[in-house]
Amino acid sequence: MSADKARAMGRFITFEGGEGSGKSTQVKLLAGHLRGAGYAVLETREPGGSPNAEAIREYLLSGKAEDKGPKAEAMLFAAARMDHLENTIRPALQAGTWVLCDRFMDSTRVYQGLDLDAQTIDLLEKITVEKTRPDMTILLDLPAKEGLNRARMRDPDAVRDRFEKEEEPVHEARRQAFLKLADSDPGRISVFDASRPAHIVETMVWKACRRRFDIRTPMGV
Ligand code: Z5A
Repeated sequence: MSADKARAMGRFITFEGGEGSGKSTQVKLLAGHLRGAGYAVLETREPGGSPNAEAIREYLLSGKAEDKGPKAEAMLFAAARMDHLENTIRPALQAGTWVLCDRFMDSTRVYQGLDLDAQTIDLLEKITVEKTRPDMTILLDLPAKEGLNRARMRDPDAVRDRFEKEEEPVHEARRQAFLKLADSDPGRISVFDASRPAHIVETMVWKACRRRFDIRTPMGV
């Protein structure tokens, strides 16, 4: 595909991983590389990314939905995702913008999937995501203990949200669930060692992205 033609089509790249694994950091860094290569880029996140979905995010992370059970929480994440896709992601992709999203459907599989059966998760994913599946998913893999330390060092006085306050073994089980997902879908999900310094992870992610989408840059930088 010619570079001009590639620029006319938006691509959808999602970032997944545990808390503090560096997703927000790497979204920004990859966005900078892509913009430098001439692409229009939208940085977004889940839950959130549209006004209605941001309202649902506040409700979910406050923990107010927790006592309604995992199925209700999963449905709220799905409702937020549906709005985000409809009002932010799909319009951007249709306009030729590359969308970089901090967490997406794999987070539901991992966070809600540990408490729900696979059929429920499959059904919710089918209803919300439809055909707008990520072209590439970057999984930042880090031992849970290290991610939690990084998140705490970033903001030592912050009140822990609904998911952050859970114990380290729960976060480690999620890490293993992400790795299992990557094993089951290696064509879409690429795993990166997020314990390396941020600039090394940045270089690895940009290299993988250039290769995946055949992005040519002067001198390969
Ligand atoms: N959730 C769910 O249950 N179901 C769903 O379907 C979805 C989400 C979509 C949203 O949390 C919560 O919602 C999430 C899952 C649940 N809960 N948890 N846990 P969020 O959006 O508020 O936060 P997060 O997604 O967990 O990410 P985070 O804590 O903000 O971390 P991060 O974005 O991965 O990392 P960061 O902010 O880029 O980096 C953290 C710190 O480490 C920071 O000080 C950096 O400067 C530093 N850093 C970054 N990279 C490095 C490297 N390589 N070395 C050293 N230090 C680094």
